[in-house]
Amino acid sequence: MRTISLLLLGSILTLTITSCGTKEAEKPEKERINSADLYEAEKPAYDAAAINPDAAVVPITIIADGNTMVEMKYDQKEIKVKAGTTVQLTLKNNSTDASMPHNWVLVHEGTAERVATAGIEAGKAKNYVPDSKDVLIATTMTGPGETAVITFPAPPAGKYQFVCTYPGHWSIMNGEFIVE
Ligand SMILES: [Cu+2]
Repeated sequence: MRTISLLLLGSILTLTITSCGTKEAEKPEKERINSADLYEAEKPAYDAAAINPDAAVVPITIIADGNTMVEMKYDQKEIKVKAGTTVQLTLKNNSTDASMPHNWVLVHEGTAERVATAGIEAGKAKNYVPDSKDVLIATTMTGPGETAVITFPAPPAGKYQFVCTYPGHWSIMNGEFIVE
C-alpha cells in the first residue's frame, strides 16, 4: 500500500514539474526580461509583508463617517509616521447607511485618482483595488459599523497619498501620508 502511495506521489510530482517547465518555456524570452526590468526601473520595490520584528509599532486610527456622498469623509487629511516604524492602521467605518462602504488604500504620491479609476474596473471582487504598482497596501472594504486593521512597514521617507477606492469616493476621501 505504501509503495503504491509513493509511486502515485512520484507521478504527481513529475507531472507538476513538467507542466511548470512547459509554461515557463512557452513565454517569449523578451517578455520575461522586459516586465522585470520595467518594474525595477519605475519604482523601488515595497514589500508590505517585510515587517521588522524589532521596529516600534505605531497605532493609527482613522474614522470614515457620513451617510451621504456630500457628508462622507475621513476624520484626518494628513497622517505622519516615522520611517523605520511598523504602522498598525485601524479603519473604522462609522456610517450607518448601507450605501457607504469604505476602504483605506495607501498609494504613491499623485496616483490617487488613477488608482481609484482603475479600482472601478477591478470591481467588487477585488474590493475596488487594482493590481497596480501605485498601490502599497490596502484594507478590505468595510461596511457601515465595521472595522479593518492592517499592519505594514512604513515605506521609505517621502510623501504618499491615502484614498478610498469605492466608486465615486476618491475625490473627497483622500489625504496625505507622510513618512519622515
Ligand atoms: Cu469611501
